[in-house]
Amino acid sequence: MKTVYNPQHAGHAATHEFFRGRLVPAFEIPARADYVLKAVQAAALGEVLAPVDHGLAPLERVHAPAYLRFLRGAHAEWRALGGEGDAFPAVWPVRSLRSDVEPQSFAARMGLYSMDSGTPLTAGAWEAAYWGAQATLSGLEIALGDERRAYVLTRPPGHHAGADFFGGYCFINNAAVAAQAARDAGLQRVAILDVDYHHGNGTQAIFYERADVFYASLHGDPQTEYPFFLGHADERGAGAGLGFNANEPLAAGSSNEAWFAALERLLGRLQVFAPELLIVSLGVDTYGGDPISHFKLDRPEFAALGERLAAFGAPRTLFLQEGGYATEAIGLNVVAVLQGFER
Ligand code: Q9C
Ligand code: ZN
Repeated sequence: MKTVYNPQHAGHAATHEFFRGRLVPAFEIPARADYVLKAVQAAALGEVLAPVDHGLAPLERVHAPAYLRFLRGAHAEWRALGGEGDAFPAVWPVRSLRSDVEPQSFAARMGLYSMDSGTPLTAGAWEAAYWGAQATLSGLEIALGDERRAYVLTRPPGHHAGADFFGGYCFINNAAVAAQAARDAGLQRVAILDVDYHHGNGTQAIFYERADVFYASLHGDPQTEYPFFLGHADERGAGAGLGFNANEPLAAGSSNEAWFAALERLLGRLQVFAPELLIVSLGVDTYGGDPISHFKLDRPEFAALGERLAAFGAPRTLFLQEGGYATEAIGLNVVAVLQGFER
């Protein structure tokens, strides 16, 4: 399998993030991708390619242009106001406050365009996320060609980013960009299977009222796990999209048996949908050793996941890197999935 690697990821290098009122060492760090790249090369998984620039238009198909403009200039605005280091939001337009008027204040716009204070907006965040989306589009082209599959190695991840907000370490929703680009290339049915520990609230929301992109996710129950405010089992889609969204929330600490049973239920749904392209939001924070998550998968289970996805038999499959914070293990866990798929 070919890998498209985003070298611009390294410019997005937060040192700290907010957690329980203090700054703690950041979890979503450049070393994550470095370890995965090393593991991909050590396993001789296949060629590693650089992203090709497809421009801003495919990003604007899923994200609000005003949000993208804000994101591109946000860190420079922060610095011009005397902000030091990474930028963080501090105020949000919750219920009863207006979010339909873009304020002039930078602090207010940081809140308008974000969902949490745990996502450092670094000096390199825009470039890293922009080139991550370009790597995603480059991987999509490979998967839509004779190769029929590809892996995109990038960070920051994408699945928490909504049409007009960042959060959960995510800025540009790569899975959504890929799904929309596949539709624009003429595919009729695209499925996104999200196996990251966290529910992909951004991806779900972007396609919630659409029948052409099926979003399916198994994740830690939002009653106790991030992103808390989306990802329940009763979210089945709305309007034309009713029946094209499926969530399998599992209690923190759930067994591997429970995890694979939930995977089977989702794959059963996706089999009926019969996607022409399967996009896998591949977070490996389901690993037993992950520092911020609470499932128990290990190497054999990751390999079994890859084998099961191969058996699913989608005509084309695109793997996109999402979460996974046990830094040194991420590479081996990702490669286990991809090698399982190739077996
Ligand atoms: N101190 C992804 O896996 N909060 N995002 C964690 C830990 C946010 C995870 C707090 C977790 C977001 C893509
Ligand atoms: Zn995650």
